[in-house]
Amino acid sequence: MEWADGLIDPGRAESGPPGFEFDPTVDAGGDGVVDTMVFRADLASGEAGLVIAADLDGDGTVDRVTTFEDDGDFVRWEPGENDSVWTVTERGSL
Ligand SMILES: [Ca+2]
Repeated sequence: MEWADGLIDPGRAESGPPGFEFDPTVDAGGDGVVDTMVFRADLASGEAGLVIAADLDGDGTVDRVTTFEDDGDFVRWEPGENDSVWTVTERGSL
């Protein structure tokens, strides 16, 4: 799992665009549109974690990525205006 210049890193505040191929299989909104992809990956923290990638506006490209470490810590990433820099928009722990 590559994301820009390294693994998905919950410790960073920004990143390049996600390097994985977006292949959604889940209809998260219940509207009949398959818009979300869920997979496990090695996070830059060294832990394996869950990645949830979603296409919120339906244009076929991912525009929100949330990473969950197995201990419940999560980080949400969203792209800036030109999609070249993604920033952390939320952090927390479940
Ligand atoms: Ca989109």
